[in-house]
Amino acid sequence: MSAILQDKTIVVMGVANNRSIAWGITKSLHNAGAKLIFTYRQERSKQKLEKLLEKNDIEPQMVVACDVEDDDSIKQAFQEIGETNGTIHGLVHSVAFANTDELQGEYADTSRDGYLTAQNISAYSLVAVTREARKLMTEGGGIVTQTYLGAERVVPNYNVMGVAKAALEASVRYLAEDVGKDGVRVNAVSAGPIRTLSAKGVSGFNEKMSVIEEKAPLRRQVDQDQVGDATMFLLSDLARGVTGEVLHVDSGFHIVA
Ligand code: NDP
Ligand code: N5H
Repeated sequence: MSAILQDKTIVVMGVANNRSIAWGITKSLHNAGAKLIFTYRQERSKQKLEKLLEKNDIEPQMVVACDVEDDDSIKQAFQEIGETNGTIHGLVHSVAFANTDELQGEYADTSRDGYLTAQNISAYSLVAVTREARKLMTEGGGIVTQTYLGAERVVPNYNVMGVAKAALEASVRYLAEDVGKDGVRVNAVSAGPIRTLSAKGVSGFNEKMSVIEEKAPLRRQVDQDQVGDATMFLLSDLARGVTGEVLHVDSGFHIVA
């Protein structure tokens, strides 16, 4: 039997280091036989990524800069990807940002600028990259983004990011309708708390982690590899009937009152 993602080319956005959810996804996609293209924002992330790829014997098809705040950067990245690789079959969007001072206190105090930044990088970016990526998805394929329970419920401190993730999840549904006619599926994974660079230093993170072990049906932490395998499934033909969906990879925490 051939590997699940044999002959599939997938773009991965959002590896900052070995703790990144996108790195867990990279390992799952590589093990499933996919050819991988990476985008990064900061030079530092590129360097970390290249070291990781080398250490893990993963040969990338391409590593290209893409700042999702900038339409020209997105256009240029996907144009280069198209010119070098032709057709792609998948896209992983694992990118988000909000100013630290908006991730504490009351949501009511969110500034206009802080609100727009969170929406811009964390939600609108999926719309912008889907528009460019679909041009290269001539054989159909899958797009998967990363979200969190704070989109559905009020989670202390998540604040402006919860509202951005709500927009992201609604975008998954609207985009799924638009690109479905071209055989492209759009889904999200809603992960439980995982200690990553983004999560570092944000208030309330440690408490959120410990509650999973106490209250979630599986009574254990979520890790990058679990999210990686679920994302791999959603990108693969095994999920060919699934689109517009938010799949929780959270030890079942979201079902508990
Ligand atoms: P990381 O810090 O590892 O990854 C965040 C990534 O976002 C970095 O690679 C960063 O790139 C990228 N990024 C930020 N701004 C931009 C931009 N303007 N253009 C391009 N890339 C940008 O954290 P995670 O792996 O935790 O986060 C990945 C996703 O998972 C996010 O959407 C997050 O909300 C989501 N998530 C995380 C959970 C957790 O508990 N960790 C739980 C549920 C969802 P660079 O460093 O190069 O700027
Ligand atoms: C309820 C919680 C804990 C409180 C809220 C955390 C929200 C985190 C999301 C954003 C993405 C974090 C963020 O933007 C941090 C930046 O302000 C500062 N960090 C950086 O700039 C680093 C260097 C770069 C790499 O980070 C980014 N993003 O570019 C939620 C947690 C239980 C779960 C969680 C952590 C969710 C999530 O969405 O990440």
